[in-house]
Amino acid sequence: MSERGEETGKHAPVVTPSGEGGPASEALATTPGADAPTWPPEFAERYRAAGHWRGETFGRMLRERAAAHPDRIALVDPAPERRTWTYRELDERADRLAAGFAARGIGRGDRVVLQLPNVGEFVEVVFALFRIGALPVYALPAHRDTEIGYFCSFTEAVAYVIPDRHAGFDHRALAARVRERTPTLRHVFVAGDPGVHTALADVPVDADPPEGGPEPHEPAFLQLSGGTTGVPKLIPRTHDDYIYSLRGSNEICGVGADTRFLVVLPAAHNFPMSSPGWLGTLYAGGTVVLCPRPDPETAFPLIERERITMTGLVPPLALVWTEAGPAARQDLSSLELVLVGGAKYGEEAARRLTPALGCRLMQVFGMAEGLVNYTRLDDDEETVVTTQGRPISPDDEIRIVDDAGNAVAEGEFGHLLTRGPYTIRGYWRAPAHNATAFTEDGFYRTGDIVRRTPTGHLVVEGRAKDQINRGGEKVAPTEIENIILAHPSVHDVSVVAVADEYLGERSLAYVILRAGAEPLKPAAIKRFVRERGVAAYKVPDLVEFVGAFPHTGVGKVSKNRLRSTAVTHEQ
Ligand code: OOB
Repeated sequence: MSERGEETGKHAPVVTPSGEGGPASEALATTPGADAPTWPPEFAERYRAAGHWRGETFGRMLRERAAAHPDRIALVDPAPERRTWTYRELDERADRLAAGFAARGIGRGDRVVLQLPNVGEFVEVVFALFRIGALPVYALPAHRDTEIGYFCSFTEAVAYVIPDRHAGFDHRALAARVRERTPTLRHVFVAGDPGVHTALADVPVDADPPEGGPEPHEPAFLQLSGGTTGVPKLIPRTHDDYIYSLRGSNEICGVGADTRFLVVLPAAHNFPMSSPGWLGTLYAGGTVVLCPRPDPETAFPLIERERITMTGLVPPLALVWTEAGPAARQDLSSLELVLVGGAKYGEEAARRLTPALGCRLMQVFGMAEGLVNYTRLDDDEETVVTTQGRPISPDDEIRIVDDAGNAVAEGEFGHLLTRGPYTIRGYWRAPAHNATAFTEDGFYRTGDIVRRTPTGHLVVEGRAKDQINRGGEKVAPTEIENIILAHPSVHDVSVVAVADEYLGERSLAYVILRAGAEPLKPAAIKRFVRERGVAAYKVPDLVEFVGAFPHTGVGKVSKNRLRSTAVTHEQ
């Protein structure tokens, strides 16, 4: 398999917007969805006729659930003191917050960068924005100046929502820096002590929310891509398509009103949001419990106290939970199903989960761009531990092709391409990238190498995209290479994945110093990346100084050869 990453332009600017699409014209800014490629009409008609797209929106969904079962508990935020929201309370809170946001000039189609950890305010704000038709841009709590600055400027965000401090970091100071250099950013709302900004608690007003929310075919939010390029691409997901994926996920996982779902991973990530996640659980009228930290010491007592029935984990966490399960003092017997995905889950580890935690396992192979595969509750154990599942929808189209784009023989491995009722047709404001990330007939090139079993289950064999999957957290080597290249002593750099027993993969930066430059220690390169203000998981785990890179036949750096020569000693 060729490495597409070797052909993509490295050394593009890191923080400056790509310029694709250019600054929004008035027409773009006032027409929600105009920046987001969508399905051709004949596909939209087909998906509606099949009953996949039912014209629902998230704003109306919560309203309907609140009318149907007002007093049921929708949401629990257990820390520091336990707070709960009934469906009626969540609905009313979303209305009042929506009215407050609208009174501050936030309107339909506006972008709002949302960077909250797993706290109740996350869900309140999302539903308030859904009700207005403003688009949350889902940043992760780990993101720092570089990423946040980019999201705010590229999306021309009007507001940014943050915690005061989280995991020892003051988000208010970051917000002040970003605000200074982002002219569109009119508001910073803080969950907690606002400092110089506005407290989220001061936003709600006693008024009706704005009339005329978004249409079901319009984008509901912008999700982040794992990415292979210098900057993350933004994924526009519509109400219609995302709600279909929730309905399908709920059916497959058996989610209903009795489900009590624990959100262990960051709530902004697509996996805990919709597979079946907190949105799927709310769709079904169940109860969502937010977990502030993913370790067993935090999660196990919550499972016992809140009688949790379902959760989703990335493979490294599943390993930790599997180790801790047998010795746990808590009663974990309420747990029925654990979903594991985001990165390849080893077969042996998968076999150990059920005995250790006393619940069933389901593997998930999904992507924020759309397609999600699950093993099924009626699959036999071999299928559950050796495959990554099969698609949600009968209308998910799967192509497995060779380097030339021709279908491989059944059972052989190749590049996975997909098209369907909840897979995007293009990234937001990225026409140049879309031209290569999608085929002419609208298939998304996932960059994953898979094979299909006779039962239609997919097995992920590897990856053709230039990306590091660090235990489910995706790192685009190009993004880190560009940062390291800014170091005055660095002549060239290549960042690759190396195998890691616990994370699956971690990152290694091969660095060539400039002629005559003073020798550097690996720590100096790591510090340089950290000080540039990026998420900590993107700082290279290992740094190796070399005299030259191996090259491919056509003179490009060969990442395959770098990987195979990688040394993996501790640093
Ligand atoms: C999930 O979404 P993303 O967008 O962070 O990452 C997608 C990529 C996939 O293209 C694949 O390379 C990798 O993550 N991946 C897996 C996997 N699940 C995802 N690779 C091997 N085995 C798996 N089970 O990661 C995501 C979104 C929704 C549900 C679950 C995961």
